[in-house]
Amino acid sequence: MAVTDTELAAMHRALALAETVRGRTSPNPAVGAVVLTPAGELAGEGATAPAGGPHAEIRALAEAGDEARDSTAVVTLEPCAHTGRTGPCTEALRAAGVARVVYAVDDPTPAAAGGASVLREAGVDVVGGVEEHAAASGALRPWLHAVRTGRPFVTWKFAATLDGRVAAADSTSRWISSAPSRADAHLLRATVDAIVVGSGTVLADDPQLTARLGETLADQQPLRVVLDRRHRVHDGRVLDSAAETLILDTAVPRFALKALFDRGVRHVLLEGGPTLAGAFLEDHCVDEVVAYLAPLLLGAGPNALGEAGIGTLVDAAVLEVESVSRTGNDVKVVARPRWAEQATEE
Ligand code: AOF
Ligand code: ZN
Repeated sequence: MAVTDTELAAMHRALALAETVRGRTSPNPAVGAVVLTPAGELAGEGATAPAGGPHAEIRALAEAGDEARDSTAVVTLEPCAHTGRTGPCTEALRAAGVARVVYAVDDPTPAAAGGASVLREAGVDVVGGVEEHAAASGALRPWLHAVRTGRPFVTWKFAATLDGRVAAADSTSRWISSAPSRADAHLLRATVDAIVVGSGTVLADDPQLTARLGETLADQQPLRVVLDRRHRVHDGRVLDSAAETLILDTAVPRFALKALFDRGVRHVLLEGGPTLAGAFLEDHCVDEVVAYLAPLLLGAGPNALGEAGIGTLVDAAVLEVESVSRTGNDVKVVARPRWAEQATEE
């Protein structure tokens, strides 16, 4: 790809900027942008504001001011060519006198796409596809998935013993994972749009389902969603004022995900319990698995995953391991079902 080392470094900065707004932009994508002077110096940077607010490019241009003239804009997503809730970024880039645009991922939405050609026609030098894989598998992933499939990206998170159990035979379950794993899981909560659980989990554990950093609530709280087909949830910490809560009277993953998509949710964190996880897996509605495995063995007690309609080994859900790391005494595994890989490659 014909980009300079400085532009490549700026793209890495733009990717990092996009990470800082994960969970805050939906239904819009989490995008990062950097403006470089002709000498390759940083003139401005920005990330997408909450939906309805300025796009990443607009924020970076504002910071660059007059320095945007003859500059290079480095963006994780192709600049939009449409007027939505905000005006076209292609026009703002052109008006600011930007000479070159380097971006990672083509915008797949029919309304906003085509920005690269609009810019080229305006005489701007445009290079696309730079660090495309990193961008598409990073902060843009949930949004890209949702645009392509019409449903939110689903991360299924669980903590279990090494033999896969989420509670002991007598139902005791606090705490299976270590404090660092729980802290890591709270960071994960702060980056999603919604947390989904079944009514059984609410009745059994009375979880608050908020994102907490130490003792304090994160400033960004995901929507709490309880799938409660039988109207069993009437009280509990999940209904407190710490965050918004939605109770859906369906247990059908596709209906629930459609309802959430229609509310602007693009990334769902599925947190339990085993029955619901089984139903999501059976429906191929799990796109990523985050497992915290504690070095404990129980030999009895419920498993992380309930019945998922898999009766024989050849039907097993096959995962690609993305990363393995340590959180305290636990092992954290991030993996993706094969069908999710295929959906992304389409
Ligand atoms: C963003 N942030 O940094 C970029 C976006 O309704 P609007 O006007 O905010 O337009 C949203 C669309 O703009 C979005 O779906 C995507 O296609 C495009 N680019 N959006 O929110 C950004 N660059
Ligand atoms: Zn835009």
